[in-house]
Amino acid sequence: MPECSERHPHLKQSDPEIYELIQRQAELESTTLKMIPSENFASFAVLEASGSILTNKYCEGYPGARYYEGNEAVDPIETLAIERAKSLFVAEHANLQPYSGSPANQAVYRALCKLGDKVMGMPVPGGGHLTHGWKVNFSGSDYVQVPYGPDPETGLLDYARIREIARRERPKMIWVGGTSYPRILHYDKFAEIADEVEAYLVADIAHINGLIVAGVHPNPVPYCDMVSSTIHKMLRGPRAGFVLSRVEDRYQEKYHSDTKLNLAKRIDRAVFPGLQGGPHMHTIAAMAVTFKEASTEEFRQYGRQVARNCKALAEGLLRRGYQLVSGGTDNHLLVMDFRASEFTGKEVAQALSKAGIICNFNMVPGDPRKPLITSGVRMGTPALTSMGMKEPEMDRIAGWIDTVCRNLDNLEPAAAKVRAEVAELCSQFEIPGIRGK
Ligand code: DSN
Repeated sequence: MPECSERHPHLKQSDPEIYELIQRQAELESTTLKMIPSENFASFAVLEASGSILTNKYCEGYPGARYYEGNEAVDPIETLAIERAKSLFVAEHANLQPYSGSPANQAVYRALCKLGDKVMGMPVPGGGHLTHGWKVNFSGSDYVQVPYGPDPETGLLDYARIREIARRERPKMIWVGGTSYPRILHYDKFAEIADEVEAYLVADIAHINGLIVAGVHPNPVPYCDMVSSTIHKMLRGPRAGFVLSRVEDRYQEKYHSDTKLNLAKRIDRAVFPGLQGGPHMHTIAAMAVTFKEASTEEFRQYGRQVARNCKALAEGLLRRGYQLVSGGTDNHLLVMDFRASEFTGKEVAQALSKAGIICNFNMVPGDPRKPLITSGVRMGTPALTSMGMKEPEMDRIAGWIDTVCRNLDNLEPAAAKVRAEVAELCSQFEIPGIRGK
């Protein structure tokens, strides 16, 4: 298969500076361990659709109801992508136009809430997302946020406590999902709570969609009014978001007696024309390709291996004496907890990066340090698993992480040695979209 250099001959000619920087990124991704849990490798097929001439087309609206002419190709593309998304997640309705995850969540707010409504979500230190109510985000300033989160000691969600908060606060919407909660989320329990207080329940599955497809985690679709996601993390798609929803609105009378729209229409209108203009058809075509790839047995095996690899990595770190948020992981990520250490999350993440182990510093539940410093390091296995790595490699990586952490006072020699060993390991594997398959 072609190397990156052969795939961009025109770019190489017309803009060598950008070409060289893309080459640099390909080189980095081929010689380091990509362990940021929200990153992955899109396939050559996804990259080709995403880089196609469909970027030229404007087609505001939805299939069969556009504000532009010339939709003979793009209408079937979007329809096919929608059908594939619905079939993969067994959903009644899908909107694939959100430009990414945050705009998808913004559309959910716009579809279900009015400005100033009360919304429950998990703050960033507890493992939630910016758009679930963090104070510096629109979700924290435009809505009244009611936080819930894991216990700072156990790192686990306490569902009885969440129920108490919901009963007391009576939110209109409850978010379930996040970016650094390492355990299974029990949507059935969240649904009981949401039903009891007559709140909309919305799952954000951006991080774990691949685990749901693989059957490692439960599918939230039957329990939720809406489900939002990105497609570029575990699903290995282009940079984009999507929203799945029920068609009927069980709270139409209670919350929206002034409109006659069902949930499907409300999310469609919230995305376009509420928040966005023309859909990115090159991206939606790549989403269709992604959903097709994700519907295979090969992908389900991949999803199961991601979780097995993450468990193996966690066990390797626990065995070497490290603290992990919640004591381990049930999904694709883990968070090392350095609250008790003199070293901060940022220092450790930067040291690991020098050794070719690319992860990110991250807040932990009850973090005493600020968001730009933190006491945690978040890492995950989706990209390594896409390369074909398995449990034995995870144990080697845990050993390298340990070597770096034990040499933080005199980093350079240890980092250089690990960096070389990491590059050697990477050279033994294919990298989707970069080299090999
Ligand atoms: N910022 C992404 C992550 O890394 O988890 C989520 O949007």
